[in-house]
Formats: sequence, structure tokens, C-alpha cells
Amino acid sequence: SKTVIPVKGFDWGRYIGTGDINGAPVGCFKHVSNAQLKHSKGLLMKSDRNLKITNKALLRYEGFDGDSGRDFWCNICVPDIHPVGWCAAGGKPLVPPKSIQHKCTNWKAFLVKCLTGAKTLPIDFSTKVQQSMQFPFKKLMRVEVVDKTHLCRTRVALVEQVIGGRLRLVYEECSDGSDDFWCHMYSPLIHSIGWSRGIGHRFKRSDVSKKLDGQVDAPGQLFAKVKDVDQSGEWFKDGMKLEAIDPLNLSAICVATVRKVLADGYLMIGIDGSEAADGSDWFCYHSTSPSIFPAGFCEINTIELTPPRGYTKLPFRWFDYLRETGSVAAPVKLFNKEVPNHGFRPGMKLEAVDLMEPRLVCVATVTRIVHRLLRIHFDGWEDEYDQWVDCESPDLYPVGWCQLTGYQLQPPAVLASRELPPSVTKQKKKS
Ligand code: MLZ
Repeated sequence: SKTVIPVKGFDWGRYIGTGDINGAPVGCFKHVSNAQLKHSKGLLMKSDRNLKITNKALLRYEGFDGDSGRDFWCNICVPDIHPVGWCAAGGKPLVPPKSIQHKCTNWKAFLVKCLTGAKTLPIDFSTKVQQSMQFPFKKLMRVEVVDKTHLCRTRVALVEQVIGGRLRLVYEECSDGSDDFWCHMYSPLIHSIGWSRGIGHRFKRSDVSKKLDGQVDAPGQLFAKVKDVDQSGEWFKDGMKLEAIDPLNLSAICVATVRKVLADGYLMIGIDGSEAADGSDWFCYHSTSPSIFPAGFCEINTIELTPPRGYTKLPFRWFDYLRETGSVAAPVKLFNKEVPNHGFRPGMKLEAVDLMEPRLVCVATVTRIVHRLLRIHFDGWEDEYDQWVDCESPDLYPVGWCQLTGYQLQPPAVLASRELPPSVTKQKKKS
């Protein structure tokens, strides 16, 4: 029947099952506008199992009483779900499922009895859901974004598509639109036009002199703000050492160096031992970034620090390394030590972007938490695909987010390969 929403493809309900696995609470994801998800908790459930995963609810049709045999999981934020009273208001018949029609002679009376005064969804539920799916970024807006082939510079890109606040950007001067890059609108990798020049960041100048019809520069206020910092006193200097998440391998925290101090608190960072001679793989992190750490952070937190490539004096010791390289560690007080009360716990499930292939939003698990840093494991993939991600990253979403927004969710690797014929089984090789 039309009211049963089939769950296409991967089904979180079945995957999480009845055990004690839980989705990370919706409240953990501040960037997800989810008033609707929060409102929906505790409502609607005529079930002995409670709402376990975000916006999915286990439903039972009225008339089934204690019979749980036909219960079904469903996303209550889809347009086919309405508050009680919707049928009456629109003059539509409200009927029981065919299979139990014989159980009762006066369904109308039965429904009036059990629905009068029942708790239901707020009347403006679907409007709220729709509103929360509106985003200020629109197609043809121009932004500056990191050049995925040269991390040290930015390029102009055009918004091509917006889904759930995620942008598909197409680099300017890429005529066929194939050279795209996905990121969330609050990603630290995108900026307004003119940002690079303003802070002294490298930039691939485009030869496009005139904007085409409909193209506009995305207004500055649409972008995530960074904290103001005071660079006048003791500040980061070229050559200072630190630890940084490797932007090209997010499972590794590496020995790194400040290569250039830009304006507005931005820094160019190079990973020691693997830098290109021309600095083309230096990477821009803001000084308040949760992805850079003072020397010693890994040791204190028993995280394996990746030593500089080719460094042979192992185990790596900062004291020796600083002496050998004649350098100093960036002062601890310059780093962001704020730890939000994020609510994530090891074992929680979520939907996370594979930042090495940021088009992919995947079934994932939080496996470790170090202050504000989360270790994200992609279900079914080897640990080498794990990523260190900040607890406030806009690339983490609650269970059910993909279904709600219409974004394709990548199922756990094992399940994916089981469904595919052997010839096209995914190769578990890093691409
Ligand atoms: N490049 C890889 C995709 C890996 C995706 C993993 N996501 C957790 C491949 O070719 O299979």
C-alpha cells in the first residue's frame, strides 16, 4: 500500500537490529538542522521498542494491538507521513490495512476511539522538515575552494548541486563538469571569492574574465566563521614543529612544520619527510583548527605518531628530533584546547563522509575518542581507511540523514560486495 515507505537499499533498522548498538544522538550534530528530528522523539511510538535511531521509528498500524509481526521501520520525516487529523482535514478516507479489515465491523468508531486526543506529530511537521532542507547556497554561486590536486592553493568553483547542505562544486575552467569536489557548506575548505588574496594564500588564477549568466559570488556571510585570533603577541613562526592530521591520510597524525604564517590566523603546514620541494602539498589550517596539535599530543594520548618519512631513529622522540633539526616546537598555548561536551561515545553508529573521496557518505562507527577528536571507522573496511575527525565536523551525520536528504548512503563494504556479482566486487585498495 502507498503508506508503507519501502526502505531502498541499505536498511539501518535491520543493520542495527535489536542489540545494544546505538546511533549517535541527533544532538551530537550541531550542523544538521534537525528541529524536526528532535521534535519527533518520543512521539508516534505505539511500540514496545522505543525510537532507537534518530528519525527512524518502528511503526505498527492501529488494529494490530499486541501483534508485532507486521511492525516496520520508517523514516518519519518523509512526505508520506502525516499527523493524525490529516486525512479528516483533506477529506481522505482513513482505513486499516486489508489484512485486518475483517477484525472489526466499525472501523470508523474504532479509529475515532483510539485517535481522539492521541499524541501526534506537530501540525506544521512537514513544513518544518521542508524548511530545514532549504540552504542558502544555490546553484551557480562562485566560491574559492582548495584545489584537490594541489592542496597548497585554492581555485574558483561553482556550486552545481546542493543536497542536505552538501555542495557539489565544479572547478571553473573545467568545461565538462567532471572535475568536481564535494564538501559541506560549513567546510573549512571553502571560502568567499577574494579570501585567498586577502590572507596571502596561493591561488590558481582563472582566465575567466566575465561571469556567465546567472553566476554570482556567494555572499561572505554564508561561510563558516573562524575565531578571531591575536597574532600580535607570541605567535606561530615559520619552521615551528607540531603534530597534524595528514590531509592526504586522515588516519595518521604526523610530525609537521609551520611553513608559512598567513593573515587572519591561517597557517600553511607541511608534513615532515614527505613534502614536495615546491611546497605544493602544504596545506592550510587555521590556528584554531582541531586538526593540529602541540608536539607531544600523541604520546600523552597514546596515539601512534607518524614519524617523518625516512626518519630512521625509531622510536621517534621529539626531544631528539628538535635538537637534530635545530627547531622549536610551536608553543602549547597557541593551540585550541577547547573540548565541547559533544556526547559521542565509542561504538556509536553514524553516517560519515569518506574525506578521501568526499562524494561518499558511509556507514561508520566511532571507535575512539580523544578529547574532541573522534576516530571514525568505516564499517566493513580495513582500519587503514579510518579517519581522525573533529567532533564538530560538518562531515558527520546522524543515522537516517542520507535517507532524509536523498543522499546516497554507502553501505558497509561486506554487505556491498555480497550484493554485487564477483566481477564487480569492490577492490579494497585505496584510490
Ligand atoms: N577508492 C576506493 C574507495 C574506498 C571507499 C572507502 N570508503 C570507506 C575503492 O576504489 O574501492
